[in-house]
Amino acid sequence: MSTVPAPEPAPSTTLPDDATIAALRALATELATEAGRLVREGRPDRVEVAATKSSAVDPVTAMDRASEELLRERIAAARPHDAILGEEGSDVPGTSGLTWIVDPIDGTVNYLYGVASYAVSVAVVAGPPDPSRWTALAGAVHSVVDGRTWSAARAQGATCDGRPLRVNEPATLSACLVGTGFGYAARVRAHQAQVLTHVLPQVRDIRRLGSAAIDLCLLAEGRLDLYYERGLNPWDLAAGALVAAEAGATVTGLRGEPAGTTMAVAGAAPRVAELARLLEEAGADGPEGDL
Ligand code: LIP
Repeated sequence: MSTVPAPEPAPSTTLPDDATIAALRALATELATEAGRLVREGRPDRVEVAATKSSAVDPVTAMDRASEELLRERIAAARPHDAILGEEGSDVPGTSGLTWIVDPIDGTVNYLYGVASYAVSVAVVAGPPDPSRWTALAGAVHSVVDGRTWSAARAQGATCDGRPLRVNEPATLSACLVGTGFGYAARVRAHQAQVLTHVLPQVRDIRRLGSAAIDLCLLAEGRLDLYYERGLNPWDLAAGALVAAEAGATVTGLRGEPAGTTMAVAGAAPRVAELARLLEEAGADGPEGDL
């Protein structure tokens, strides 16, 4: 009987095959849906704030933590060699080269107030949990209140409850309905409001729905034409950005940078180019907007 432990699988330097990626999509969908059921069925009439994070208005609830615990346990059981990164503190190392990136409730303030726009977001990427360096493989976003589930897999398209998705391509920026969001710190919000004065007159209108994951999925199905936001974390972005990209969206940062915390802009390529130029001219990625 050997006492030498079996070697851990080496981190993969190549991407999983299409069938494995499809299976990862199915798992992400199953987990986002299960955690979404927990959040839906377990929501008390009056939600209490358990803690705050970046500011006094950046809440964490007991359900954020319970949803992330469920996701962490299910992923560890199904994919024991994968890493896990979660908004509420999960930071599980792995050896496979794949990382699961989860937001247990994206739109926590909406969950707290009972505003019907919050989701569970589950994605799996190859490489580090850094939007500028990862290869997104599969993801799912489950809208908790109405049960819609968007999902996507690399080079395999995006769907909402099985229905294929395609982004809109309005002819002009002035015809675009634009989703966006704002940070939790007053200094950041002041700068974002200033940038908004440059954007709002140039577009059809703005929608601030409160969940980046849902914003990006609505973009994927043509219910928004563009989306931009500064300050997103990897868990806000990972699944929704893949759904949008697989529905034909360009997802990028400013000044030729990839999408990430500094800025994420998404939509049909010609309109993204126009909005990105407008945001660059407005200094949307400037230091005034740093925490
Ligand atoms: C939310 C993002 C949203 C942003 C909110 C908040 P959270 O994530 O999805 O786009 O505008 O301020 O950051 O904190 O609810 O997981």
